[in-house]
Amino acid sequence: KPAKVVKEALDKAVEKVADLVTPPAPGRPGSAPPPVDPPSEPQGPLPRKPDQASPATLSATGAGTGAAADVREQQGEYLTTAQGARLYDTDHSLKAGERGPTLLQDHHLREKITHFDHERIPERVVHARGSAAHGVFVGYGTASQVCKAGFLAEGATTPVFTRFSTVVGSRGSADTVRDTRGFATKFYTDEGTFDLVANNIPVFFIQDGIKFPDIIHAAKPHPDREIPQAQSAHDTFWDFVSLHTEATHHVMWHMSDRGVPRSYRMMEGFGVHTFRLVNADGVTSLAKFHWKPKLGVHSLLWEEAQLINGVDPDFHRRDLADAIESGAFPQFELGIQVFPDTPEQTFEGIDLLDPTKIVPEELAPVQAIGMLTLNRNTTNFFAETEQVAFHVGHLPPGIDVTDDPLLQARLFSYLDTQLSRLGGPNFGQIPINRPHAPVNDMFRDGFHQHAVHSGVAPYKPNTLDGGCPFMAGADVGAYIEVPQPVAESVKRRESPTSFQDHFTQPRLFYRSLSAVEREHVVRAFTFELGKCYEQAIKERQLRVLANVDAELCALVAQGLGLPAPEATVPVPEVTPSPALSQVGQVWPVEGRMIGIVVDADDPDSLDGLHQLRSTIDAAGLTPLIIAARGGQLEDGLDAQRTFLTARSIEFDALLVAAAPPPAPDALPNRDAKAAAPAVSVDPRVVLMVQECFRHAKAIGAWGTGRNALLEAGCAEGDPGVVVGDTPAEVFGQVVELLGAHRVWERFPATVA
Ligand code: HDD
Repeated sequence: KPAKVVKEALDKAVEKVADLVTPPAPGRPGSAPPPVDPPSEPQGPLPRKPDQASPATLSATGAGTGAAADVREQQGEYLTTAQGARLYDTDHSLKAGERGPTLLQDHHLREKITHFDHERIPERVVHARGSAAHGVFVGYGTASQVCKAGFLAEGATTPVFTRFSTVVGSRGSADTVRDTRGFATKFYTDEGTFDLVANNIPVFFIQDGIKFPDIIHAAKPHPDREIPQAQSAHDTFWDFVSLHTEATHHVMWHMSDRGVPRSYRMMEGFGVHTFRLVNADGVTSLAKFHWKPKLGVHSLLWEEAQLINGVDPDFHRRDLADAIESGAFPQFELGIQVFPDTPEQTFEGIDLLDPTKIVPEELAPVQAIGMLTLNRNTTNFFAETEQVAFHVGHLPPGIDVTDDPLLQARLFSYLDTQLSRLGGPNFGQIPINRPHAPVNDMFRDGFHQHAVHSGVAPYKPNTLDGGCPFMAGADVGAYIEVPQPVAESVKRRESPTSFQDHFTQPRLFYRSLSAVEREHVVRAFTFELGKCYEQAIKERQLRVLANVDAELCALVAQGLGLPAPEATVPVPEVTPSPALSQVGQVWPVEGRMIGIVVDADDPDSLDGLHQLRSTIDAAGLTPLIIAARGGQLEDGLDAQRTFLTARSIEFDALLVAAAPPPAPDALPNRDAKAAAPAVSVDPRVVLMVQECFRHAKAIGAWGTGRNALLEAGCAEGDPGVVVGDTPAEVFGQVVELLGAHRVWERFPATVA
């Protein structure tokens, strides 16, 4: 009998395999038509999209030999087990009979589920939410007087990988929360990998790395209920920073527009610490690294940021990938502020080892030393973005660390964290982390060892491997630490006195902003403290603000309904630094989103669009056509958004070419529909115009589009509202307004 059962099962399996490889005859009785035509012949994996080439990395074993990257991916035309055995069925587990229990011997089932069960790795303890892109860095050669690093030489081209991130939220949190942003770049240089692990804020919450767990525990969601996600607007955060006043400078930036960037493409990046540079003659200088975005530094408004978190939580991730895919490659110029390497390590009285201090650009200009262009999206988010491991200690010859106590703690933390996050000490062999410089490190074994090392003597000195590998000298590019004298002193847990001024630079920052930017800071403090439950925390933070600026403190106190306290320390005189403000300049508009409302039943609105097409392309803008319904509007013209899928926050500017009447799905319920006859323009278009107006975006209209503006309550003559006879005339003026990012005059000045 068992033999019979086995034979039957085998026959069935064979029949099934025959079914799978032979396409069912069309119209065979009883067979439902497949939803799509399956391929009739076995075929290999799909070719990569042109922008998805795998990273050009050398394998650890092939290092220095020029061996091709050993990046494993799908191979062959058949589904297999992890051991390469071909499979005939992956939809049914192996059971004792059709309705029987599943058998323990089903290796494919166990292997498939086991692998799935372990697909997730621990997310980063901070900066868990991020997205990344590949690119290239080209040196200008302008740094050569102070730094010998080869990748900064004139015309030197280095592959890079940059990951942007938020700090507090978990991996699935929203992009546009109020937070600091990470800006980490891996330069795969010929002399070893250089990681510039930067933020979009030039100072940090703490002066000593030993406090990192404290600030992060305070900022993360409350441990009892795990809320709020990715926010600083809660009691534990404000409890900590109000008690720990060295955080004040960072908090000022965090509450400013810098906390809600418009795009990763429009943020500055700062290495924060002072680094030590060494030139070819061994002469050292101190330096701070800056990234300057080509498109300027721009932010969202808080209301926009909040709306986006619901409408499109992947806003920044999408923006980065879409820009790269459309060819609007994000560019950032790398710059350095250079200071003499004096024993005091100060510049104009500013302690260069204090990571809560900046050196205003007016005192030490940022000198451009190279250009980063992000030009390729990732092929696989997990393999690259999730597994990339940065480390502030990854430095090429020419760049060294200083004694900044925050940097010193980071030098420990980044290596340590990968052991649990990436599962062992061999994370450097993961393709995205492999150096492009030859690796011969004598590190052996360990979890996930990919290399098949040869030789018998992974120790030094040896004779059995011919004394290999050899030690390098400075003449062949060895990394030699600067022989920096260490102050003779007693061991103590203390900071220098110069670290104790916590209020001058926060005031400098606040007083360097334009009135509208200061108003945003006031509102951000009022919002965040307004979300705290504990009265004592709000009062304590007001006492901190009183030491920064009386106006700021008074306005926040007013919003909270609390008395404004007096300053407890003398409020210093500061000289504002105009470089800290984001307002007042004109920037390129490439890659900006422009929404265009049309009406498929209004041929004039479509005509206008045809006329504009080449002008929009020439300006490098990304147009999104919005109509009542999706699909083709007429030959060669598709709607990318409908009134249902479009929301104002996606656009940097809005063009209204028509006043479409309410579509059938315009109103949410029966009562609203009953009132509909009073509405002549689709209310979602009206809302779009109103929101763009409220968010100080440029708006242009022509033809019947003017009626939509009227219905939204904005008129010709309002700042940033352009009405004209021809689409070209309107578009030209809107693009000009877009260069300033927002129509700043639309904000009422409620601060002095
Ligand atoms: Fe950090 C990740 C930036 C202080 C410990 N940090 C991390 C990332 C960025 C920064 C951009 C994400 C890297 C990525 O995309 O994978 N961190 C900074 C800056 C700091 C800073 C600019 C101050 C100037 N960090 C800092 C301190 C410590 C850490 C003081 C610990 C003592 N940071 C880490 C970490 C992370 C990290 C726990 C989490 C994931 C990772 O390293 O790889 O080790």
